[in-house]
Amino acid sequence: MELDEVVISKAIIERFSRKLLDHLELDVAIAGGGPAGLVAGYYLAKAGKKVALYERKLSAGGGMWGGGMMFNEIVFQESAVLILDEFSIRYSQYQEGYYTADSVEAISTFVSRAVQAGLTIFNCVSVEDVLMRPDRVTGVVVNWSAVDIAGLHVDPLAVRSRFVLDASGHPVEVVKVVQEKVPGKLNTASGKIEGEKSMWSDRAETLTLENTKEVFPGLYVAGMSANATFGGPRMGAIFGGMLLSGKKAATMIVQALESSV
Ligand code: 48F
Repeated sequence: MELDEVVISKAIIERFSRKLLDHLELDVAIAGGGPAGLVAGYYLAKAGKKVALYERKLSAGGGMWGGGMMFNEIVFQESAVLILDEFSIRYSQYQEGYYTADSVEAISTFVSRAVQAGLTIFNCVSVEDVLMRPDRVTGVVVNWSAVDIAGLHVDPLAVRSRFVLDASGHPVEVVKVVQEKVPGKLNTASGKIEGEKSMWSDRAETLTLENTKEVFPGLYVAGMSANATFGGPRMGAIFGGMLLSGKKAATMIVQALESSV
């Protein structure tokens, strides 16, 4: 049988269109596919929730591929071992309290296991705005990242979701939009984004977990965007807090979804 180029094109267009149509109404929309967003997506999907993750870049993984300064090893602490075990990612102890893993194995496994658990990832797609109703975020507004990169004037599409998770990392992009464009105050000390502080690994890792919560009705934050929102320091090249934050965000959102049925 000779391969037909048009059949190949039709297969891609029909299958992708079906996937897009199937994900216009969600339980949870996640902005950002770094470690925090991927781990959150895995646990939400595992809990049976309908969840999609939008990642601006061609590949998910965020800041994890590069370890520290492009040395592709990640460091994490004892409390995060259970997550590496859950995903069957190999690691070894460096010294008491410090563990390392290959960042390529870690990220590729997070992506693969999350997708197999039921998370749908839309790569090359950016969350550029939110859907709002009085006093609540009710979904995301998305567009091809290439539209933004090329500076084209093209309107986006909208996806309704019961909750949105900002896992966009340092730029805290979704919370920024909500601060600027949705009436009301954020659930922070000043009612606005407090802003990320300079590096303090130990304190930052603790605060990442504490700061993982609902920041505006319908909108949660996880990972580095949680610290940037609530004014915590950056942690540098240690990743346990990101993984634990993703898991905590998923647990909180599952509870919120189930108590609001
Ligand atoms: O930056 P990122 O890895 O965030 P994280 O999961 O982890 C932070 C660590 O990597 C590291 C650190 C300590 O370990 O400080 O930086 O909190 O991943 C965020 C992802 O979100 C994507 C971005 O391309 C990256 O892959 N992203 C950012 N803004 C948007 C977005 C957006 N508006 N729409 C879609 N994706």
